[in-house]
Amino acid sequence: MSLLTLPALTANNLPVDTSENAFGELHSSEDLLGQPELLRQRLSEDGYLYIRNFLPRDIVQSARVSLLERLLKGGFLNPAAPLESGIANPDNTPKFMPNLANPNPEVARVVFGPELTGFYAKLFGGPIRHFDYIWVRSMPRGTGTPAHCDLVYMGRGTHRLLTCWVPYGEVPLEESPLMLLEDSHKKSERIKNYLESDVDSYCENRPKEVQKVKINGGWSMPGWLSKNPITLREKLGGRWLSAHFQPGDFLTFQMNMIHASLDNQTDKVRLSTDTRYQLASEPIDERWIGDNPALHGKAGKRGRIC
Ligand SMILES: O=C(O)CCC(=O)C(=O)O
Ligand SMILES: [Fe+2]
Repeated sequence: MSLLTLPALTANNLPVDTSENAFGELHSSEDLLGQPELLRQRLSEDGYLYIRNFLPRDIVQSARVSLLERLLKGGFLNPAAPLESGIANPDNTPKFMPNLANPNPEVARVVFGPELTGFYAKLFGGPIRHFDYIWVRSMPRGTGTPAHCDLVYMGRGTHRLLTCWVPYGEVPLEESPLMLLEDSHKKSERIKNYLESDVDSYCENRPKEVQKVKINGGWSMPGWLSKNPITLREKLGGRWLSAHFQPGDFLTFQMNMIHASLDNQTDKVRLSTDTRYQLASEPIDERWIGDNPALHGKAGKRGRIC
């Protein structure tokens, strides 16, 4: 992307270096649809697949409206603005609200419908299943998601698990799109200790951790790899890759891919979901399964001797 055409971007409130060696565009792979072998090859080379214009726009739009209606009802949108514009209520901005999508039939139609489940079955080359829990994000103006890998939140089953990030509506660069750190999936050795952690596990022989995690129900570590995406990139190399997303697009990536989101510099709420898919024959992380999953709650805490 040329610097001239880019808005001034920030991530974690820090200016993002958008020079050509630091920032770029996600490589799109819809030309490989229908060629699972090539898709698999691309996934293992790049750590991700960005597929544009894949989901029927009408189902994405219905899901968008259902999310906006719930936000409006909760008082999180400016009621004077058209619903479709999704303008946040500055006095009551949306937070992380799992009940926007757990359950939500319009969202389930998008993420668990035949298009995506069919895509993953072909990609994995066999019957698949998905986590039942849907992470739904309504990101108002402000700080985006800090850099992390998903493994530390969901690594108790197979690690051959893929995240699917779906935007509900257009998401330009200044509206908090997801970004991936190029080739970071090939640098897992350098963040080995981080990747081996599990936010819900604690050391039974460390009383402070027992208190924090088992008794108080907290996390053993924050989950983020870094709150400074600028120095993280300088240290690990590669470019931050993102895109101007359109409804119908999705992005899927591996558990060890470092990702974050840009800050939202607008009054519009950025809406997205992230969901997870794997081979049905492989072990699954039980925290995310069933109608009333354990999530990061006490039932999911696991002690070990360190
Ligand atoms: O949407 C975001 O800001 C974060 C999403 C994310 O971390 C994911 O898709 O795994
Ligand atoms: Fe994530």
